[in-house]
Amino acid sequence: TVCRNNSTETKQPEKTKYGPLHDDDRIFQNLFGRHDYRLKGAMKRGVWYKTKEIVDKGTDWILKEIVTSGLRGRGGAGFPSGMKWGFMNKPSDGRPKYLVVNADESEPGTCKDREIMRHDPHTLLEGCLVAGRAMGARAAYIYIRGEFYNEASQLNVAVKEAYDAGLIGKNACGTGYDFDIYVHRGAGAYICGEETALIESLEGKQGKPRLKPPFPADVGVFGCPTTVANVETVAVAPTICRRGGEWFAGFGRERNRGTKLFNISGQVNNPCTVEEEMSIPLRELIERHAGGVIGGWDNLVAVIPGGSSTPLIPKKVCDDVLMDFDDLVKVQSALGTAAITVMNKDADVVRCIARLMHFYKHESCGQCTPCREGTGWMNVMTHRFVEGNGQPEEIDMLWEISKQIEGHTICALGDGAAWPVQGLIRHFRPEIEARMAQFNQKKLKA
Ligand code: L3W
Ligand code: SF4
Repeated sequence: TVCRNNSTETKQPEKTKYGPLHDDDRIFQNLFGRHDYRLKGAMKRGVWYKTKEIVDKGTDWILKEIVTSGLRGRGGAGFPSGMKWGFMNKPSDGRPKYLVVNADESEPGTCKDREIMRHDPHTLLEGCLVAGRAMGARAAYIYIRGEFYNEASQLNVAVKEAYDAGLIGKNACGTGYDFDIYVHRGAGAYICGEETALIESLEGKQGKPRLKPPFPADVGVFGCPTTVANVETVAVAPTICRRGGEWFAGFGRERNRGTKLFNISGQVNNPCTVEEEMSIPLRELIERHAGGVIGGWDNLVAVIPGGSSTPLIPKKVCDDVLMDFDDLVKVQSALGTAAITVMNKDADVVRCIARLMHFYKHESCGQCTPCREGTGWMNVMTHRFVEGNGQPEEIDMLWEISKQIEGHTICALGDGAAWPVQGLIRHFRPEIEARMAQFNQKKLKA
């Protein structure tokens, strides 16, 4: 059974109101090998059911349900959604308001939003209308990662179906509310997943992050009030409104509410994307849904718990950590995008992190010196460490470089590059030192 816990203080398993997550509790009913993504199939699953009633209830009611649900942003930051959407609820001096859906999913290991757009696009479109209504938005732009060609095509089919059925557009769902949805394809840059870079890109400029404040809620796309929200966050809104915020809040534990999509990849027997209860123990998630670690739990070495920007955690931490915002922070990592990468004894942990450093160096937009130069240095040093080429004091130097990046940049990409290195040094320093000793011994002999 799922280990449940309603307290942030203890780890005593405690049953919640709803018991194990059954199929009926899942919001994304079409993710598991079914492919009827078209409108008819979606409606059979309850998508677009009573949407008019929800939209008619208006901004305050929808916001109240979202606040009650405890929903926190599913794109990595975990900001309370009710509060964030509420920032739009102020005079805009005649400027239209916009919802921008961040579908630029590029975080290594992460493919949950792709699954939604591939198999459940109408759930997202309905979410756009409901979230858009909560913000008083005139339209939604779905900014989708350029490489997601098929998903963009499926989304466009779904958008056309929704227009043809009168669900969006003028008088959406017969509510008198006008709401358009546009799908915009990116051009393959990870940084465009950062909300202000995304906005720049949507405006036709280079995707380079802006300084905040002003936050997008004040000055967003085309200078108008904007909320940028993750695909999953938007897509769960209609179900929360239909079933009630209390229903969603019945899953997980305090400050960590609801159901959540998890990606599980790496050295597991059955890599998968699954919707489970927030706060499920990591071990249980892997063993129940991904067929366990290849070679068994004792063969585990480390896990990256929330996408590549979150520091890896070693096996002894994985044994009883819960998959939620608070428990992962306690172990010096983060829930991030909830994309789990499993490494067993066949993996080379140092090489994995070095590979990630190449990614961050390549994807840095180059605006800030600590990120531009620091990612380059971290890439070079970690690649040398893979071979053992270096002196033990260089490990401290690498740590220092990561600390010079962290918190000193315009956007979170710098932090996201620094944290994996810190995780590696924190937990695998002896491994790096052993490689150095071996390398230096060989050099002496030669
Ligand atoms: C108005 C205020 N709005 C905050 C809004 C803000 C944003 C949201 C959260 O980082 C993380 C990053 C990655 N008035 C406000 C306000 N807001 N105060 O609230 O803000 P923030 O700055 O905490 O987060 P962020 O910049 O959105 C995202 C991590 O996620 N991550 C990244 C994953 C990558 C993807 C992808 O591939 N697409 O998701 C994974 O861990 O490192 O820490 O909307 O405007 N006073
Ligand atoms: Fe660009 Fe990196 Fe600075 Fe972000 S932190 S703005 S990616 S240079």
